[in-house]
Amino acid sequence: MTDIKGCQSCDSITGDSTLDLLNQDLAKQVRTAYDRLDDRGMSACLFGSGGTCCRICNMGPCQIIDGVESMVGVCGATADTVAARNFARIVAAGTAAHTDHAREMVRGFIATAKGETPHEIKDVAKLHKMATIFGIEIEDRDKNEIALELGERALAEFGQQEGTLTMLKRAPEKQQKIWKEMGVEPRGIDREVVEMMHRTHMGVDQEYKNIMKQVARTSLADGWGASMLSTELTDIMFGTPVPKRAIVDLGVLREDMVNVTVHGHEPLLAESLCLAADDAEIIALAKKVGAKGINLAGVCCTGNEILMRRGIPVAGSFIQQEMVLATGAVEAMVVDVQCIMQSVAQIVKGKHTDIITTNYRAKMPDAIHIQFEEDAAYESAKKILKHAIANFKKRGDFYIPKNKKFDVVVGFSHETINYMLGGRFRQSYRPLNDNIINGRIRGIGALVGCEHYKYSDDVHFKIAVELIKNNVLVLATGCAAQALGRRGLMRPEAATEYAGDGLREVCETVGMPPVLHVGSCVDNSRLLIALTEMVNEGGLGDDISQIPAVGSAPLWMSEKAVAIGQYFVTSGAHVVFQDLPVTGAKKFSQYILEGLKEDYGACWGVEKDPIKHARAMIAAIDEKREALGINKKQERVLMDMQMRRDLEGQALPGMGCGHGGN
Ligand code: SF4
Ligand code: MSK
Repeated sequence: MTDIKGCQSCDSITGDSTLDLLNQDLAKQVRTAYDRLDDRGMSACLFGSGGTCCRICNMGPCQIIDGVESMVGVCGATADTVAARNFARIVAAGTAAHTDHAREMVRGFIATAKGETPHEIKDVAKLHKMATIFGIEIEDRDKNEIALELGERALAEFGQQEGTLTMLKRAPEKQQKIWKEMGVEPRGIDREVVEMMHRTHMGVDQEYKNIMKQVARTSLADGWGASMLSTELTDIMFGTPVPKRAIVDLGVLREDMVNVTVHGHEPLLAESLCLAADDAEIIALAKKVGAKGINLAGVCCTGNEILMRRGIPVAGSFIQQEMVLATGAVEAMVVDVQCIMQSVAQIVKGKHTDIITTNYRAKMPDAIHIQFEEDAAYESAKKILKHAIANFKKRGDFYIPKNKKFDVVVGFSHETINYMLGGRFRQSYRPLNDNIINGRIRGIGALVGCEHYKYSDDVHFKIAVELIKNNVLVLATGCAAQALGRRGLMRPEAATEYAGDGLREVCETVGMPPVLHVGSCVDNSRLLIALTEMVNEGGLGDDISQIPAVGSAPLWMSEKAVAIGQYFVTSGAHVVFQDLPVTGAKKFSQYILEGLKEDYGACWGVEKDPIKHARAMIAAIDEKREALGINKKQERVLMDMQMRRDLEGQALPGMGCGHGGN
């Protein structure tokens, strides 16, 4: 029912392929989030968006007006206390989501080490590196034995009650000192989330700065704890991403194949589906119903995981999940956890498509549930695919947009950035640091997080173009990365088309795009390691707060994005969002928008307008450059032959010719 002419939100509809699809009669029958947003017809509650609605006890709900004596909570809670508690609970929920995801990955890792899954330990170098961080013996030991010990040690960090998390010691020494002095080192991953929920229960912690200490601790348990464990162990099991070409957008669906989209977050399921899709029995069954085989396509962060490691195409981001189904060309959408709209099961009513839930933690009405069993992963995956194959012959009218199938280069783990800019023989961040110091690259801008329906989805594009035009190298994750890929910024050619002179020169020499896809939302931990490597390389200060780098989740939707933003701030990186639910509390908002800087060297910023948002990021980068004494306006020095030779030859296979020509 989304009607292009009638829909007030259509200026926020994502990309040409979506508009193309929505112009088709079959898609006009579908009710999407755009319709529901219009139908709601009311603006957001001011108390809710300002963070001052409290409903944590049954004397309320209480709506608080800051500074009005009669408008404190029934219990006397002030606007600052309520807003801080609400903010804290957002961070706790986001951290809990990353934590539960990570726990499943660690359990899958242990099962793999025991030989109970169809997967194997692929990245032995990373296994050894991680084992060394955990103080595990690696000499003369079988990889599965080391992996088992590592997995068990990692799993213990979730329930740990005392001490500190092991991976904190990967951070720059000065960062660790700041956390120690502030008393915010996380003791155990689950403990911090539980304590956060307790401290924000009615009548417990009622001092906003003290609440924010536990917020800092919880966020570190996410970034340097759960998320980092998840990323690293997933890499060891499924391979650390390396650059590869892939395609994104709705047009990746295939007319002549059984289309199975995987949506959610935990890659154990998706990786098993990838293996099973090549199974001879599955291919034979697909052929029997007249299809050429199985076309797997990703949605949201599961999409990012298999895009990064396998180059499997992405059909859509969070904002496109309903559009993917509106094509009528999908035989099954297989979902696990997080960011799955309940509407997907309604959209497919009357269509041949099945929504298949696979995780006992996440069921929904009108979906089919096929439990994904870790210890029978291959069989579970085949069962799901057989179900999809049976739907192929039932496919009715469908439409797959043909106008856009964006070619992207993905797979930029922090190891890849190291290799790419440092070269095979002297892998290091030295060239990146040098290019920041000499001004070719002004700094690093991380665009992470979600998309949503309130603002136009070209927000990411506009911010990224403004950044790269000003020589800021962009690292992107999550649905933000998909939005930028869809808009063509992850092609090496984009450097020639959009980047400023300095960044263009570096990108063209190495053959990389000016916007690098770094992974899914848990993979933001890769950015923490990249920033740490830059500190360790030298020349850019001795902690993360001195690096000319800034983060942004311009279209945050999920609580996870706030947890991510907070762990960047607690780690010393300034972060800008389009808004935060804190504006109803003066002292609290001032604290997180300014005061946190005194404690951690970084704070939050907010700016809705995309261009002003990008400029706020650039201003933060320039402030760091100024403090480092490297912000002098320099005559542009073209690379001489030696400099080029240093970088050339380091262009990676599949990365293009270095001049955006392929
Ligand atoms: Fe109202 Fe206080 Fe209860 Fe919150 S905790 S709902 S402010 S009485
Ligand atoms: S899926 S958390 S909409 S990035 Fe990770 Fe996308 Fe945000 Fe979900």
